[in-house]
Amino acid sequence: MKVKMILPALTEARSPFWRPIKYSLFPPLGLATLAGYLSPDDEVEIQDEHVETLNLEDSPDLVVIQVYITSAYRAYQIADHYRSRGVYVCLGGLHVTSMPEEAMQHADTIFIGPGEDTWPDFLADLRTWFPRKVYISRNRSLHDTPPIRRDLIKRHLYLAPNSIVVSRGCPHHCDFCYKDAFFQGGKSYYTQRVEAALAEIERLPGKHLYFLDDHLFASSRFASTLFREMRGMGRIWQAAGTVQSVLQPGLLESASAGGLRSLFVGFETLNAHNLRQQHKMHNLNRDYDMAIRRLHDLGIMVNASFVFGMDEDDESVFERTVSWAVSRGIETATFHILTPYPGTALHQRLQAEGRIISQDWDLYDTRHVVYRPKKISPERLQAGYWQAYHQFYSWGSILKGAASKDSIPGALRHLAYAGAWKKLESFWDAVIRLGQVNRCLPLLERVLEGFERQPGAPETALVEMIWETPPGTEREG
Ligand code: B12
Repeated sequence: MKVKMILPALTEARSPFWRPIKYSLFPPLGLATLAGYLSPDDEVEIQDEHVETLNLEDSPDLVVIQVYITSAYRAYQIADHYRSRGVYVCLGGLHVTSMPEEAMQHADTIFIGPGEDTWPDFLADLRTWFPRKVYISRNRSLHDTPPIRRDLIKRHLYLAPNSIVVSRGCPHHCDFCYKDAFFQGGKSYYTQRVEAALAEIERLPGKHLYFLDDHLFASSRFASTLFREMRGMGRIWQAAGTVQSVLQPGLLESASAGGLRSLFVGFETLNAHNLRQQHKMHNLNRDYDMAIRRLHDLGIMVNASFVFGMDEDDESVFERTVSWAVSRGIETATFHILTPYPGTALHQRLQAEGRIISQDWDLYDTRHVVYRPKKISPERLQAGYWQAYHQFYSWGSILKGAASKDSIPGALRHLAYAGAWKKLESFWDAVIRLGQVNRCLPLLERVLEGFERQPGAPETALVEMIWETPPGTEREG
């Protein structure tokens, strides 16, 4: 069977004029995971439209498309195109799970929820020619799953090709998160076996890893064993966790010793009423300052997530949040406009209150206002969001944040990381178009490692180090 797997991109990521680095970060692990269930006789290809132009003139036997909300229209367009050519089309992923009736109009079969149980069932049915219209995931497990087909990933097109995910979901239930909608009808948090996670890490070349897990620290038993075993593996890695887990004695220390160098942390809001309303209870009464201090003291950089537009937010929220983040020496921040993804508790509430003002999925990218906020106008929320980004990533703020570090190498690392992320956009655009983005991985690794001189290490010029590394052949770990 000839199988084509496609991750369609949202419009912005397809622009021939501008390629933001954030769309060339990670390969599509979801599709590579599903490819693991195909037979060795099948001919498989994965195309990721974020990093390559799709070839739509072929005629595979089966097309598999992963649908996110922001790429839903593009996904439907591609699906319609292949169906008009008589190709069997499967749609799955987050948006299909939230909007099955909509997706069904563009597919032969749709999949609700994660694919590890339904996808092999479908393949067996397809081979006997009786596939169903809808498959619903109920039995969730990551035990004894086939290895991810990393051989299908075009590694040279990504800055961080070693993305990895060793768990699914999260034990918490925040109103705005996609999670409860996606994992409905079964377990909503589960992990691989630690040995399997370690084996997957061993298979990855080079040094750098990026864990895409929603909350890598969620099970302290799993996480502490994993981190302990990672000690001595020579890896440096990035991940996501909660304020609560950062404050937990011992766990962060163990992660740092295992190679953690930057953590995405969901602070979301500085307002306790907002936290309570969104049911982000695990952030309530937590000492955010202490969390940041703990991270920094262990040499872990902070990527802080903030959401604007919750019901208690007024005009002052942008300035207050940014000033707080800069004064705490937070290296990078990701701001979001509150977005009611269909299927979430937030969507239900705003819908019931008649506050949703747009159903254009292209705008559901956390950068547009699609609902009526309570204490602020939609226009002001939109403007405040951009104001926050500009203010946080102004040179003044970056320098101020760097100056809060207590050593020169620490300040340099802050400058290099924040600067490279948001001040080198033309550079990223150029290297992406030249197909050379993976050559910059040593630069990322160097910044994550910090600028303290390793005893006995030679003084290598940074630029020399990057450009001498041939594409796709990062140092072996
Ligand atoms: C990595 C990532 C990215 C990467 C790359 C995406 C990629 N290459 O897959 C980048 C940085 C580009 C990115 C960008 C954005 N992202 Co993003 N991203 C993620 C992240 C952290 C991990 C995705 C992942 O690899 N998961 C692990 C794999 C194994 O799971 P999976 O992809 O879901 O695949 C499984 C199932 O979905 C299912 N499945 C999927 N497709 C199909 C198809 C079939 C046929 C079947 C059977 C099953 C199936 O089976 C797979 C195996 O179980 C998720 C959060 C998360 N934990 O999922 C957010 C997430 C997907 N992103 C999100 C958002 C909002 C965005 C942005 C809009 C952010 C922005 N403001 O720019 C953009 C736009 C994305 C787009 N193209 O439309 C939201 C999506 C919400 C939604 N309802 O769609 C998420 C859930 C984050 C969140 N908490 O809100 N993202």
